[in-house]
Amino acid sequence: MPSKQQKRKRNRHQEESQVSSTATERGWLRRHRWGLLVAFLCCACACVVWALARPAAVQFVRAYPHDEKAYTQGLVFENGFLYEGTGKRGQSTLRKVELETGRVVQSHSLDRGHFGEGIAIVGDRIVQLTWQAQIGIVYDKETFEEVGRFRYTGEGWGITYDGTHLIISDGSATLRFLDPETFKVTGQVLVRNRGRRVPNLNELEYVRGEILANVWYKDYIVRISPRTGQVVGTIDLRRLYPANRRDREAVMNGIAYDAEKNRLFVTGKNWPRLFEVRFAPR
Ligand SMILES: [Ca+2]
Repeated sequence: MPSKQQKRKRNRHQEESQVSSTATERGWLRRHRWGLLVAFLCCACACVVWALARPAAVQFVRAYPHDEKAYTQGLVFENGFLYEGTGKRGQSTLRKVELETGRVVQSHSLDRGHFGEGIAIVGDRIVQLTWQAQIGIVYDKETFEEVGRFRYTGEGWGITYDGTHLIISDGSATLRFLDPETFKVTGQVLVRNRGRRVPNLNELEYVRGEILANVWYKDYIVRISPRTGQVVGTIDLRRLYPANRRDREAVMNGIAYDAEKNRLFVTGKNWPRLFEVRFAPR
């Protein structure tokens, strides 16, 4: 049997071991405190980004008639009218449409070889992209008379205007910024959602400091920070015109914003309706 002295020694040894172990843990925590802090902050940021990027269901407000023959590639709203760019060779147009009735009140046909794409309004002009011709067309907004052309590299998909720059998409995950007078590229951003590139960015609309973009073959709109390219939110529109009720090519592709009344309109290629919708601010 151990003597009392041996027991005391053993107990003291155990206490010393515990104290030493606690001291070791404290030392480890002290040495790694910055690493732990960074890891914690990264987790917190990831949680915030994940929460922001979750699809948010859109709120339906109202439906309007839309020309089912319009292969919508660009959509803008100004002073009570929609301006729409339509595609396909031999059928491409620039048109002015009455919101309430869907009636086309003015139309211009593109050259037969040109496949019309996105449109944007810059002051008293309308700019329209073409898909593969690498030619942008500039019109007088009132008469639809062509007043100029410019060239760009790559394909033309969507275009919008933020008040300073034209912003264009080309089917990739990159958005380019163009000077609206010279049409020279002044910058670009790579669009990412939770670290992953978002390709197939299509029709665009600049809304309250964000770029809204249709994604080809997807029934949601991504909300993009123009400064970082980060997707800061996703708007789910699957319930507006369910995919199983339409042709595969009849994808959602049209976003227009009425800044005066804070109304957002969406439609798609050959959709019979145009929808006014609302989505929650971030
Ligand atoms: Ca648009």
